[in-house]
Amino acid sequence: MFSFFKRKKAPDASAPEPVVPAAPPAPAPAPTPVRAPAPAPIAAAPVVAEASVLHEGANLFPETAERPTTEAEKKTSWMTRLKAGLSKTSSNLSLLFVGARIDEDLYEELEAALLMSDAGMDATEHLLGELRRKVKEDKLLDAAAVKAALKELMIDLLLPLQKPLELGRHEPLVMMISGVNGAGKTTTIGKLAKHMQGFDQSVLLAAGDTFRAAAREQLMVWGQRNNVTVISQASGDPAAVAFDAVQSGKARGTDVVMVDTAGRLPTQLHLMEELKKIKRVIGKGMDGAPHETLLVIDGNTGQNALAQVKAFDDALQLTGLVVTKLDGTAKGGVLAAIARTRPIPVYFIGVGEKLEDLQPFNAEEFVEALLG
Ligand SMILES: Nc1nc2c(ncn2[C@@H]2O[C@H](COP(=O)(O)OP(=O)(O)O)[C@@H](O)[C@H]2O)c(=O)[nH]1
Ligand SMILES: [Mg+2]
Repeated sequence: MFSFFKRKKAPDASAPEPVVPAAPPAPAPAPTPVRAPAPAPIAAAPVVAEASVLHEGANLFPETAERPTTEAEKKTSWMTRLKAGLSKTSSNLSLLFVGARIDEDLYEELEAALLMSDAGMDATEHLLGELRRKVKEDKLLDAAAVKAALKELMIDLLLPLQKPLELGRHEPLVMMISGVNGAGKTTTIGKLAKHMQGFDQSVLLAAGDTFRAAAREQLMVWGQRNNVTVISQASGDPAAVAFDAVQSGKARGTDVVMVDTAGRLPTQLHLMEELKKIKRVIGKGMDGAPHETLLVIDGNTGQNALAQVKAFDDALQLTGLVVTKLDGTAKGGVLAAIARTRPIPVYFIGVGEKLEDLQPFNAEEFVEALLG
């Protein structure tokens, strides 16, 4: 079974856990968002871009015709893509064990390979320390057994990061999405929205990256094509857009509200202060919101991703991470570094630009791809 989200209130207790729909339900009968009468106008009423017809075809994430159809095929194809994405690190690590003797040289080479994978000093030392202990304790003599031991240690290290995103806890469930420019925020929001629709969730988006017209347009166009309502404001305050989206979500009985944010601001403004303000104002729109404050990080940025996690977490008290672009030159070890320094749940990882390239993080799968 390939669960995408955890759902709190199952509509039918005996129903099987929801799974990602196999092929895109041909002409996606996307759940029509509830169209309540326009919400009470608030100051500087924003433009509400609402698609009146169901659009199919062109969307932000080109979907291949040869999409897998069964859950098993889906899983295999995801593992293939994940393995391909992490192949650089996995071949470095795996080669070390081929016909290797268990000696100091092996530990030194392992140290170098882990550092190369972006695991960072702390996680590398932790893993090697534990591995030495285990090799001694279990009297491991051959390379395959040591590799298996390393795999287990990595799974132990990464397991605390694995946590499903739970839907249905609040109505609406409000999620604020942060991250530096280009990390993949908007794309991730689009992918999540589509996946959520597959779980019968109505979704409303707030185009909070108000500083770049192109960023706003990107979300609006995408929303129109996918029958997802986007709250946007031609000019103005991202906090006001976020506030309005929350109000609107409440009025419409929307299941999920996702707030996109800017990753960089005109130089005179301080990004973290602005983000804190957005978060605060969302809380004014709904008690306890945002229920999820996510940071999207680009898996290619290595140790810099760790610095971003720290900075955004200090400012916003993150509840979850999404690590994108674990394809290309990404090395994957950064998750080990995150696990050691800021063990914030990694809800999803991305290995490409297509819809199915974003999946929940699973420690065992990840380590399998890394050390297979
Ligand atoms: N290769 C790859 N590209 C991605 C992934 N996620 C997002 N992108 C691309 O990264 C670029 C920046 O994404 P965008 O969502 O606009 O970033 P934002 O500035 O944080 O909103 C776009 O070209 C996306 O298609 C991924 O997992 N893999
Ligand atoms: Mg964006």
